[in-house]
Amino acid sequence: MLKKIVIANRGEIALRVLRACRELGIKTVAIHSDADRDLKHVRLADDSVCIGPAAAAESYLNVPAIISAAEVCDAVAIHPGYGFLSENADFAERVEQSGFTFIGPKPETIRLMGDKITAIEAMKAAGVPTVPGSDGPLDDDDQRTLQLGREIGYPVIVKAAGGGGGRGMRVVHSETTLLGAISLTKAEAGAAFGNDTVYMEKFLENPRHIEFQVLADTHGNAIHLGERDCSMQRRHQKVVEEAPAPDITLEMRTEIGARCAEACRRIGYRGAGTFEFLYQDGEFYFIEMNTRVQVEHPVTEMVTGVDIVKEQLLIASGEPLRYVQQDVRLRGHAIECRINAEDPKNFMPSPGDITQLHVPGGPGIRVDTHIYNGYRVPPYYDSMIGKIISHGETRDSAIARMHGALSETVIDGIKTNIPLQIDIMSDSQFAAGGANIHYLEKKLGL
Ligand code: MV4
Repeated sequence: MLKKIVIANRGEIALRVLRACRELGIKTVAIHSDADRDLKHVRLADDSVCIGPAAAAESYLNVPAIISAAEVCDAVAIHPGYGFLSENADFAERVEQSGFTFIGPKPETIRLMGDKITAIEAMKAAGVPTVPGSDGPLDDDDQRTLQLGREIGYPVIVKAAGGGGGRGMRVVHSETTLLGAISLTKAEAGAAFGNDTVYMEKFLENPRHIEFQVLADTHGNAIHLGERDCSMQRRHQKVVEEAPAPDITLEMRTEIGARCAEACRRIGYRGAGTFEFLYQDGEFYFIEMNTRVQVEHPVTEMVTGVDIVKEQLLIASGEPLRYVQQDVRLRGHAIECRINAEDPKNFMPSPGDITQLHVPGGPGIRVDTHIYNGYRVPPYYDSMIGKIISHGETRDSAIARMHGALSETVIDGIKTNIPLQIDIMSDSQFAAGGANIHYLEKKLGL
């Protein structure tokens, strides 16, 4: 077992990782910025090191400072959480070259998945269904590109190989605007990602966002933990997630899940991962893979009983998976509401002092948060301050429990999106299940 690890993150996920470490008897090192001295996990960690000023570029993204902290504190591994350096292949490589274990996939796997073109190519070769498209980069043969557009059929979407998560893409509705759109997307991608390679896919107009959770060990074993529906989003920020996805049959789950697990074995995947799909008219289309633990991992934990962060730590320790696919059974339904320190009307961030806090509880309620009475939400980072997760035997009971939990929550001193979340839990279309990725933005009048 790993003896001591650095938690290279902040907020709720840093606390989540610390809790998993405590359960496994792993000592922890909290690295934090000047602005984060009072974070809950910093108080609870065995060691803590201030690695730089508030600005993330000088602290949570400061690779030499993080590796030095690991050296000084005699840690053997680094958990990156999500965001920050979690999907940075160069960071993972430097961690391993410095003699530490990176708690995640091999650097070359992160690199393969970071390039959306090579990711799609690898998944298609492994039998995962993909979106009809260029199956590779667009070249400067304009006639060939226009022919490709006709074959795919309009509308198409031009995406940057270095993009992902909604960055670097453009929808094209007809042939007349295709070449111009490609030039613009290439220019933007070159500036933003240092890579102007673009590819083209059929644009799916009304898909849902459904993703499969996988776990793979270093002994060639891989399983899936079913899927989550993350369609409730605004400007590529997920707002509500749930597991299982409404109306996905056991047959579809078994089929797509098995293909994801098989793809993990083929590429030598290691750790926790997520296969992102668009789902439309009964078909799944792979778009991207995330090589980190995700914000929404708790809904999968609630319905499977598997502690995903603990499994990450066990896999990084070289342990074989403790589950085979047959052991994974889904029970009930789970919903996660992200709680953000923001104005529920205009979505502006709302940092400041939490003057009064009452967290919800009761059957089927889990709260993953680092905030406490008197905590000051700093203005420098993401506005997410925690997550409420509800679990029930049915989707309706999970919604009812979430509604109750949101209603009894008190967070004074700052604005939060709890009123928006109550509104979503009361929405008849949400109650019906299966709303697509455009539903929330339309509801909000965007
Ligand atoms: C698409 C698409 C429709 N068709 N690809 C946006 C984020 C990135 N992960 C991929 N995205 C999309 N790719 C094809 N071929 C629509 C989106 C998309 C989206 C996807 C998931 C969740 C929210 C979204 C919001 C807008 C567009």
